[in-house]
Amino acid sequence: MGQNLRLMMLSLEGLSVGDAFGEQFFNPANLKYLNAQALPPGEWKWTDDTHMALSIVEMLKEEGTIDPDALIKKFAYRYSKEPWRGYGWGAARLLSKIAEGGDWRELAPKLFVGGSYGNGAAMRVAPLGAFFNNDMKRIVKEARKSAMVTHAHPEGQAGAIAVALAAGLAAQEQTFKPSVFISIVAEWTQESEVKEKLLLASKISEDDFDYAVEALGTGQRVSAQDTVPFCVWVAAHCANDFEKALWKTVSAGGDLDTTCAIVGGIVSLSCKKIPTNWLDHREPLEG
Ligand code: F2R
Ligand code: MG
Repeated sequence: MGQNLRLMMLSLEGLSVGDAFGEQFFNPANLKYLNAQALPPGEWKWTDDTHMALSIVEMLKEEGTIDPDALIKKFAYRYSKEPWRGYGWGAARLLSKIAEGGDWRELAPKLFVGGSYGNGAAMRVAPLGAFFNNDMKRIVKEARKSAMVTHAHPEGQAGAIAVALAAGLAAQEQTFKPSVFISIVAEWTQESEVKEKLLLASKISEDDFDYAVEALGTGQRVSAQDTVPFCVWVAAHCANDFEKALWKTVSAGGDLDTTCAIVGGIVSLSCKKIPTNWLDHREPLEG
């Protein structure tokens, strides 16, 4: 397996473990494990975050680039097989219409006002950043193509671009100071609220966790703007510790499966491996 393919698969493992782990804490019975920082027992089911990432990975394995028309068909096919994976309202509506023959170019801009700015394009994209890690310009281009089929709103696309860039940086051999890591991601991200909040995040120190949560948001609104900057902040400050990164993420509350999917997809790359006992809990990936 080539190096970029290997990194993409590592990021997919990190994303899916994060997704499945974060999802556990929507169950009130599992809050005792959060307080004790002990892994919840049993199999952890993954959700739409992983389901959609599987289509991106499949597309890049097959073509080495994102073909938007082929990608949306893969998203719709998987959705039609397992619609119960916890899809966002807009994504579910769009993908059912695509499965009936609809065109994403017409449908995506009509979701909400100006298209979706949900965090769904960001939650699935880290493996793409890993695949193109040595080429920031290409990451921006491919991440935008992967996002626009479902997220016509510029903020939804900016969120995906920022996460893919963070994954691309994390995959590199070089290590970065957290403030530098976040600043580089911001610099390459298009003008947007996501970018403004990344610039703010670059100035928040690791000790100011409560302020980071309050100022950046943790996905309570399920938007890219309210999700991505905090995830990049955690990934930058916990680059060498997968477990610490995910416990920190989950302790902040919010959109737990998605914040953990984003952080897991990035930090798996900077750590270069995922603890086996975490992987053992995750529902097996398809195929
Ligand atoms: N929270 C969910 N899914 C909800 C359904 C769970 C249900 N209980 C079940 O189990 O089936 N998680 C998933 O949704 C998030 C990703 O969302 P995505 O793919 O971006 O979807 P959508 O619907 O396009 O956007 C999410 C919400 O954001 C708000 N929004 C988006 N654009 C907006 C706009 N232009 N104006 C106003 N609001 C906008 C809406 O509330 C959308 O529903 C992940 O958490 C994933 O795991
Ligand atoms: Mg989910």
